Amino acid sequence: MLDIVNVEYDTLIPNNVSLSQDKRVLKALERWHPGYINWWKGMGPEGFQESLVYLRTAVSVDPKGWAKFDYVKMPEYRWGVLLAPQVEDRRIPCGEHLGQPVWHEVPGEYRSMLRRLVVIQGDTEPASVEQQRHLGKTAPSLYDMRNLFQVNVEEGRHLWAMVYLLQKYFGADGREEADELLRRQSGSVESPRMLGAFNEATPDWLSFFMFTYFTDRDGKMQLESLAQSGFDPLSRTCRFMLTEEAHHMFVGETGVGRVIQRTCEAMKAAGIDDPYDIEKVRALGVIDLPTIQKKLNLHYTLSLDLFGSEISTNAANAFNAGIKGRYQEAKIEDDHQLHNATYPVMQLVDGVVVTTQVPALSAINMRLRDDYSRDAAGGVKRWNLAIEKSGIAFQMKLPHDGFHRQIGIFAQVPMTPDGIILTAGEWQKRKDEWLPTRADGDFIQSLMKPVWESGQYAGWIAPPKIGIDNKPGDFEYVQLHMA
Ligand code: BYC
Ligand code: FE
Ligand code: FE
Repeated sequence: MLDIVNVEYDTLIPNNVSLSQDKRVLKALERWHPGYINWWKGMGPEGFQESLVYLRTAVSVDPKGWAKFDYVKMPEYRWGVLLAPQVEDRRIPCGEHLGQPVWHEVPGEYRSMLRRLVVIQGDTEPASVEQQRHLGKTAPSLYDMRNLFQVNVEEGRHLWAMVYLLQKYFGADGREEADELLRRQSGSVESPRMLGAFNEATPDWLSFFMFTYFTDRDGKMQLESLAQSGFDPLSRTCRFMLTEEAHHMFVGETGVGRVIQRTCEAMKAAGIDDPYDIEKVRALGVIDLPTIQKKLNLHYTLSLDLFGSEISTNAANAFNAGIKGRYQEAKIEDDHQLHNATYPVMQLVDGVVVTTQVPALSAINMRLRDDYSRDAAGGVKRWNLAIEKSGIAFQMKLPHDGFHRQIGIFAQVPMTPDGIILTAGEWQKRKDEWLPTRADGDFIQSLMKPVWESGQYAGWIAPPKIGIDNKPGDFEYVQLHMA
């Protein structure tokens, strides 16, 4: 019986897709499993595979009670295949097939487009685990360490989600792609991960918090678009992934917020009012606000690149096919086909930034990126409220969309965070004002000393306001068993 709410636990792979009745796919996944565990042990959190971590595991897809918390050794985490419940009589929400019943099998004409999107989505998930694998060793508390590992195991589950789609719906080439997902590696020269930001290092915890705030949020926006897909299994998969994603961005927003809060408190206590008195602030053992801004600049712009080119035929085709929708497609009041619609896109004309109207169908990536920027601005506003409250004259800011870009209209255009175009020489001279330098990185690294006693926190970060799963402040979120 297909039970959409409760999860089957009698198979090696927990699932709510009746794998025990789908022998072919169950076998394929069981064959893939050892390679995955091997990858997790080799490329997952380094040094903590024996530790008991207080993790949530998805046990249902009921939004009211889908997770249960318990101590787990990470390699024994029950990574499962979970789809959100099927919506009855769901219709294709956009494009040329608008209003037709959704597909439950891969439509032949869109097979390669769909496979490409699933593979790209799948590639980012293990990439982030690889990028974060060294961070456990410098965790500023057991609480933070646990949150890191929670994010990691869930990104592992997101990989399972995409591998299930590949194995079930894409035959032999799906199987090959599933194997490739374990072969590519973040930062590798011969076989790197597919998208730029996923080959960058995550060298310290401030980067980790910025990554989960900005880059996981690209994940949210992309999953929201794929949740609109007329290919129903993809839609249902992404809808459930989104419930997990919220926690990742919570870790990012509160993480950056706690770093900022600690810096402001330390400055106040020492009677320092000038946020630009960097040496004095750093001497307190906290990260100065301008350096936090530089990290923000870096991670925000790397994440903007993940939306692809502002004007894209790939994106137009995917929308038109009903394979990928817009953010909250159903709430948009238009024809959902974009026959005559236009959308404003910034362009560079004779060295000047101008906004022009282009066919909306070609600007699907741009629109999603704009939705992303609005979403990302929310947390920045909350960080600024905290700075303001402490009476320090400083505000964090999202840089101009053209600053420090590698993809699209502004790729390689030298520009300040305020959007002023520079010469290549000026950029070289001034870029250290806006992006983290080696020295900034070294300073942050010097603070990255592990604090592993229950209830204790490193001096550069404030404790959280509340515990995970309502646990008290001195709860032992990770029971360490060092390898
Ligand atoms: N790096 O028409 P264009 C997440 C390529 S994050 C390298 O502009 P399109 C997560 C592009 O592939 C969400 N290459 O782009 C977060 C194309 O190459 P080909 C991940 C890039 O296709 C944190 C060419 O440039 N999911 O889940 O409209 C932790 C021209 O492309 C990049 C998805 O991204 C880049 N940044 O849009 C864990 C959803 N950008 O094919 C997880 C699936 C573009 O000509 N992906 N290129 O050789 C997509 O929907 C689209 O592929 C993209 C690009 C939005 C990524
Ligand atoms: Fe993910
Ligand atoms: Fe995530």
